[in-house]
Amino acid sequence: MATITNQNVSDFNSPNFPTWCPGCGNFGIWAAIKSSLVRLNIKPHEVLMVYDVGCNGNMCNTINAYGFHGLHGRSIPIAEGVKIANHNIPIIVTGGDGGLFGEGISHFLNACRGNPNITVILHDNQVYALTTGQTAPTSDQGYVSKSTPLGAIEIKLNPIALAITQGATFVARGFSGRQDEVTDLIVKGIEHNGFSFVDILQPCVTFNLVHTYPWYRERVYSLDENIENTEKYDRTNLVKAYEKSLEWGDRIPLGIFYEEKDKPSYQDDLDQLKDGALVNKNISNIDIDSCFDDFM
Ligand SMILES: Cc1ncc(C[n+]2csc(CCOP(=O)(O)OP(=O)(O)O)c2C)c(N)n1
Ligand code: SF4
Ligand SMILES: [Mg+2]
Repeated sequence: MATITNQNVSDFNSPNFPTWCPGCGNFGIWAAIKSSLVRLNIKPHEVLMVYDVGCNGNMCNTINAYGFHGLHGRSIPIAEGVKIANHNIPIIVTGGDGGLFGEGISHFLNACRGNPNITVILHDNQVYALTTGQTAPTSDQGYVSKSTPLGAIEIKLNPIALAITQGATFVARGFSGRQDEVTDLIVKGIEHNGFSFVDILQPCVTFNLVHTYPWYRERVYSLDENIENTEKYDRTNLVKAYEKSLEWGDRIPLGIFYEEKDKPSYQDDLDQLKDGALVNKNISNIDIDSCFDDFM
């Protein structure tokens, strides 16, 4: 049953409308993020969105909430820093596959290990879209683009397998053509105490002419559908989750691959936060001048 809230999606609209290409998969993600905040009854001033750079990051001008537009690939450490300063507000990162897995791969890995209580949403279009479709770490091997005219030599990076094996405690995948499901996943990701990662398959209708809406629609299915009438999918089983993460091709699973509920988050283990958020502390009587002595 839908939660009753006193706000609606339009509260998160800014005066700007996105400039994405008509039909871009980012529209579905944009709508799902706003719907998930409404479902959780989070108000625009009660959340921080940290945006990476790229077509995905242009969303920063179109959501009415606190926002920080970071450098390409650096959105995760910004979010982790803010979460330490004020661990009482939800922090949501949105980034592209180029930013999070090219420039920012080390930040992603270390966030998986550290379990900070933030939510990372991946706009997974398998290209560097804003810079006109160059090969990204998630592009198919053999992918032909301006940067790999003879085809990409490397194998593609698997975001779900990577997150699961590096310790992420909530790992899910959605498809931006199934907006209600994406909303559900983002809601659950925000509710999760720890590092939550939601990989969203996002058609780039201009540069990725392989992974189109029809291509995905023919292949995607929900892990919870149990169409093969086998055992119910157990999202607490790490080994099974890893096995499922390798399924890609004729059939592509969607839903929550892995969830570990009881592991303390980075913020839970940080002694300095035990007696309240750092931003609420009175620092007027703390002398920090000595910190600068070496530089004077
Ligand atoms: C450190 C750095 N490297 C490269 C760029 C140039 N650049 C801007 S957007 C972009 C592509 C973004 O691709 P992705 O992160 O996948 O986002 P998308 O546009 O696909 O949403 C690149 C290479 C940059 N701004 N900063
Ligand atoms: S280039 Fe691709 S990702 Fe960027 S706005 Fe257009 S369709 Fe969307
Ligand atoms: Mg991309």
